Amino acid sequence: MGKRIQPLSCKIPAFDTMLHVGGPNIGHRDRLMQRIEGILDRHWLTNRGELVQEFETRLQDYLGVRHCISMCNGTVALEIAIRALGLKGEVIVPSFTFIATAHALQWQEITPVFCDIAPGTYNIDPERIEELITPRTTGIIGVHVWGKPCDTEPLEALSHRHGLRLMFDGAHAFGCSHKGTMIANFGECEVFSFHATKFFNTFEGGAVATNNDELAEKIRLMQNFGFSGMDKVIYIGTNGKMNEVCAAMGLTNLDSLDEFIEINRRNYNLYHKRLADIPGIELVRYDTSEKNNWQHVVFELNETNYGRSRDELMKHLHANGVRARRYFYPGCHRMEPYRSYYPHAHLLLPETEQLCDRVLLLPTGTGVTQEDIRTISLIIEKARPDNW
Ligand code: T4K
Repeated sequence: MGKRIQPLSCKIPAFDTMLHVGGPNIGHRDRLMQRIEGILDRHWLTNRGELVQEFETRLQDYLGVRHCISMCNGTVALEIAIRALGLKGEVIVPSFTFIATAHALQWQEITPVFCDIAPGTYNIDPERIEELITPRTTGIIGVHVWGKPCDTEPLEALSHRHGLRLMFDGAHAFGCSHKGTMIANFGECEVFSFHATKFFNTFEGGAVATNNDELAEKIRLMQNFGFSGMDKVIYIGTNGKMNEVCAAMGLTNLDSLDEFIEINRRNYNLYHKRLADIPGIELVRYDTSEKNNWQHVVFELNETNYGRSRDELMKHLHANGVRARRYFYPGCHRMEPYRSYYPHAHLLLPETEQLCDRVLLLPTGTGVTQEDIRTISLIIEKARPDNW
């Protein structure tokens, strides 16, 4: 990746071209170009074209799910799934997620009620949900943060007990499994993002996966303005369709999926080895008995032990060409409009508040070499006050 230059503030190599969290994985160019040529030859660019249909079939096979409906992006996929499930009033979600999870509700004038995360899991705490249920509550949205699956069983039990709908935002969890079953099969439906920054991308894109035939049919119609046939509309719908070029990218990247996972796994293992002995740096671990996409190399920083704050380290990494990110800082409840609507939300979110100030994500993916990881790890090690 780029030639090495002297760093700004310590005597180790750094990067002159930025290494990004979210740098895209791109499969075989020739295959992509061939598929795009085919689209142009066929004169069929969108609206459930040949490649979109092939893409959905391959997704269903890979995920072991009855329906996987491709979408133009993950946010619209969330909005459509929320609407198709008939959510209204209040819906319980974690605040520790990307803002799209909360906005997909608020966009439809549904109130996101922020729930704290369970210590050590990074995911919504099933034990804190009951206290948030009111007569207006209609559902729960769990988020599989960084591809780590939610504790689905208690969430399912809770939703049955209280007559609530349950769905998951699996934007980070494509290619991950929980108790041997692929993410796609939990709750009433699960939503993926195939944005450029995700482990598996279609430029922009997303999908809703479900095993419920009726729900799938409704989602399909809502995705296409509510049309049930020519000149016949039976729901309020929108335009959530994936186009053929995005499906071409999806099919091409599916061809290389195993390779992407292998590179990510190798990258993760090297980070793990290199960061293990640095005081105050704790890499987030994954269950190796499950399938993982290894896309999220995240650590928690303990300021006392490391000697510098997370934000000091982040600025230092940025200055040295490593675009580390604080997903999800500062938490949805501290962003507008939620911050103004619920100024006291933080009182119920102590774990979220703490975690938002401690985590940092590091670059991985096919654009990151083993040497890059050694250098990044060295920058982190040398940034400790003892080493300056
Ligand atoms: N739910 C969850 C839990 C999510 O994380 C997301 C999206 C969604 C729902 C919604 O799905 P989509 O509607 O997006 O399909 C980025 C992504 O835009 C967003 O998709 C993602 N989550 C979120 C976690 O990250 P930003 O605002 O941080 O993006 P940005 O432009 O700062 O890019 C991130 C990094 O990626 C940069 O350092 C540069 C690098 N990058 C980006 C692009 C677009 C590249 O190297 N190449 C690229 O093409 O939100």
